[in-house]
Amino acid sequence: MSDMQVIKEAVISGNAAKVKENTEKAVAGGVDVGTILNEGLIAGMNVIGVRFKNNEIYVPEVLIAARAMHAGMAVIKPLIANSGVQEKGVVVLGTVKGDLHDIGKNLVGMMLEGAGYRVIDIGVDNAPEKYLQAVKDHKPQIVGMSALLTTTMGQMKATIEELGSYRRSVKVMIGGAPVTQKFADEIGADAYAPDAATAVDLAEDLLA
Ligand code: B1M
Repeated sequence: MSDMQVIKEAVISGNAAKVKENTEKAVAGGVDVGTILNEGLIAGMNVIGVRFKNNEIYVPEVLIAARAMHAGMAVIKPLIANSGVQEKGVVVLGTVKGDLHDIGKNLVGMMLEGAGYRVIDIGVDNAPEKYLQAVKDHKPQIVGMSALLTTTMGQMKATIEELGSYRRSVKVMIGGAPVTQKFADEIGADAYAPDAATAVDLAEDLLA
């Protein structure tokens, strides 16, 4: 079994210690961080997603897998958070109200940090007023919203409305599994990213 396959299987089985150990081993062996993320950690989580969807596993197994994935992310985070790079901008990033999913948001945050942005992570379950307060407090160039539930996507529109006149100085980027470019256009977001790598590219475009 390849190193990435070992990490992927360890995420699926929820073995945090094994994910950590093998992620460290891969890093020491010079494996690219993007490869570890995409072919190991995210690949494992994708399998969990399909099984969860098919009711083959339930919430506890998903949480255990997510914890295992985080163990790997903790290893690679310092490597992609390139602190030596001059700050490109400030991003306020959070998951919208009613939504507790944060794995994708955290990945986006890590990738943005790695690309030189200062990320103010406001966590999950953020009401529109919380985004507004974070904009007032941190004066970001970009507000990033993540939603994983069709029932919480509407909070993105509510948040854009809440930002009011601050919209003149702040760009809004959205993402998450149920979100689409069409939806982004409908609610007046400036950008939609289907994945963390695209989020970084779009951040550059938004600030260009
Ligand atoms: Co939830 N869940 N979940 N869940 N969960 C989904 C999303 C679901 C699709 C599973 C399913 O039924 N097929 C489904 C949503 C259905 C829908 O609305 N269409 C669902 C449901 C229904 C629920 C509950 C309601 C279940 C219940 O209790 N009955 C409940 C809701 C809780 C709540 O939020 N209020 C719930 C709970 C949970 C757990 C707590 C168990 C756990 C979350 C743990 C955590 O995040 N800390 C969980 C998980 C893990 C999932 C799945 C299995 C995996 C999500 C994930 O982490 N994917 C998910 C099924 C699936 O997606 N296949 C599912 C990996 C992650 C890397 O991908 O988040 O898409 P993703 O992020 C990507 C891109 O989308 C993008 O970049 C990321 C990296 O490439 N991206 C952005 C994300 N945010 C972005 C922001 C950007 C740009 C890009 O700009 C700012």
